Amino acid sequence: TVSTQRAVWMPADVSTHWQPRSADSHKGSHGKVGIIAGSETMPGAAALTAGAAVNAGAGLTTVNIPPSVIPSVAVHVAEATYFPRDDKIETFYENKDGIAIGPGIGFDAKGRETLATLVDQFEGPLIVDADGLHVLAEMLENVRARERPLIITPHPGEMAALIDTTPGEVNRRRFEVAETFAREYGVYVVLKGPCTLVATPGGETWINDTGNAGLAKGGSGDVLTGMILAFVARYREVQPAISTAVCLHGYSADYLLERGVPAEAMTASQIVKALPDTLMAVD
Ligand code: NPW
Ligand code: AMP
Ligand code: MG
Repeated sequence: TVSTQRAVWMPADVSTHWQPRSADSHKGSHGKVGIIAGSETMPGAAALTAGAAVNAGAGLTTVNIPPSVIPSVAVHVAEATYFPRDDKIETFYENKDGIAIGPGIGFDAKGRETLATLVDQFEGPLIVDADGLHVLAEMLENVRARERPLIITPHPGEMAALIDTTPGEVNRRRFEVAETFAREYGVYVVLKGPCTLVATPGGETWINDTGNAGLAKGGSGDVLTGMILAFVARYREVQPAISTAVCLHGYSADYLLERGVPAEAMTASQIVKALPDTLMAVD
């Protein structure tokens, strides 16, 4: 029989696991992260993911994106560097402490090849989100064979596509769906929604209780992916990094609500901009 341990990841857990920046550190000490996101029709996804990674503490952030949209994204995230999408992927991943792939990339053949290469060869933690998840559904045997950490961040619609069911069915059996997939494929499953679940390959499930319906707007998931990447790249343990990012993402939305931003008017960009205040509360 398999046992599962379920608990809420509290703000106190965030503080216990917090990794403060030491006074003598440099940018390389805080994670060199790679983000494969954005396309001609969805450049904003790249800006949100990268902006979140930078504000969540990543030391050096590089965005893999079609060259035509670099100027429009760089205007929003001046701290990041940019890597043309058509250049060799090996050059992109060789020095990275963590990579996230998927927000706003679309579904082309090049993306499929890149994802397969990373699943098979990238030795750091790999986060797959959004369009990347639809592509990952076609290479689940590679996922099973991968030995390094793989983190997936599906909303119920994306989770349904991964296991060939409906979003409604995923929501009716959230714990079972996340826990079964995590064990079966040896991955961390971040099943999003109100009360996001983080199921580990080892059989633990951590429940999040921050966040509000202000997050129910395009772009919030892209921000979460950037935050998870920033934490996973510099924390020693994977699950505390993921759960901390999920908790602070929701906390940021709660902070905005408390300070008078109505849920209707809340934006993903505001979540990114609120991260300094959010981190101040725990650091
Ligand atoms: P429906 O239609 O809502 O009933 P997709 P996506 C379902 C990028 N973005 N509970 C949904 O059902 C993303 O990064 C870019 C239940 C539908 O069936 C992706 O690359 C932005 N069901 C791309 O857009 C900002 C739920 O899932 C399906 C659900 C598409 O991402 C926006 C939709 O899933 C966006 O982030 C829930 N909670 N959530 C930009 N500014 O560049 C979703 N579904 O087709 O993967 O659509 O999530 O919008
Ligand atoms: P995505 O659908 O990929 O943009 O991701 C949406 C993000 O917003 C996830 O982190 C969800 O957990 C969060 N979210 C969406 N709706 C709600 C809600 N009603 N309450 C709390 N969090 C939400
Ligand atoms: Mg999304």
